[in-house]
Amino acid sequence: AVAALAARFREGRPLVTAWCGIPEPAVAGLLAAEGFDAVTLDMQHGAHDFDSINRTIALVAARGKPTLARVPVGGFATVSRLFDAGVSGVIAPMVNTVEDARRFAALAKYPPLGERSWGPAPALALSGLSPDTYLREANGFCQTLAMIETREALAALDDILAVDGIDGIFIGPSDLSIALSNGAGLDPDGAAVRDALKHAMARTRSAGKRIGIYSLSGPRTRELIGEGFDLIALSGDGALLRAGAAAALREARG
Ligand code: 3PY
Ligand code: MG
Repeated sequence: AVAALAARFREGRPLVTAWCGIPEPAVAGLLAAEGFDAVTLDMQHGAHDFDSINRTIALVAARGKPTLARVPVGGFATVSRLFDAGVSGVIAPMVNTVEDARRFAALAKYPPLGERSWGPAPALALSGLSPDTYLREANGFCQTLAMIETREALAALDDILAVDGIDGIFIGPSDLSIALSNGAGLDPDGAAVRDALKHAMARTRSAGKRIGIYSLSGPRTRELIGEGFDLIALSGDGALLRAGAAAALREARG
């Protein structure tokens, strides 16, 4: 499962990932049992921490699916620990400068690309790879996605995409809408964000890298699949739970 994200990216099919903030492995395990292609665990706005992620990866892997994690802002030091634990991809929020991107890549990739420190015992156990094979192949399959969600990041986009060791970007449409409106409002599907998405898609394609995005709904996810995004996070565990409960109660009570 540790190499599954990169392998699925190579197939070129759009991937839809579940998004979990509830730090309970069973929640991610249940979503992995549905049709999601991957499960992402959120340490930025969700309540996941290293311990809960560590205990979740095997449950998702049991379904043959990759786990991704989003670290907190500036949480680059956690990146190699997460890869050691067996996640396939790390999403870093608020990567606003080329220096942020270089730091992220440096901690995610082994030399000569970066300076990741050795010690992936859980990932070796999970993958069955020998240490030599893991060392040779990890830079390829440990995927790094830099979040683009500010004006500063949009301005630095080409430079961020050009960093060796950054495999792609991931758009945060809510923060981007706040930034583009100078704080006037939240409009993740609005015209300003849509224009920025077209630009980001074109720049990412010309760099030959991956582009992901967060989506709040099924219909919006369908549109984003049509626009060619490689990875779309659909809703979140809490929102899905509440929507399911509301629908069941509506049916029960009429
Ligand atoms: C955003 O929309 O800003 C995000 O970070 C999505 O999770
Ligand atoms: Mg954000």
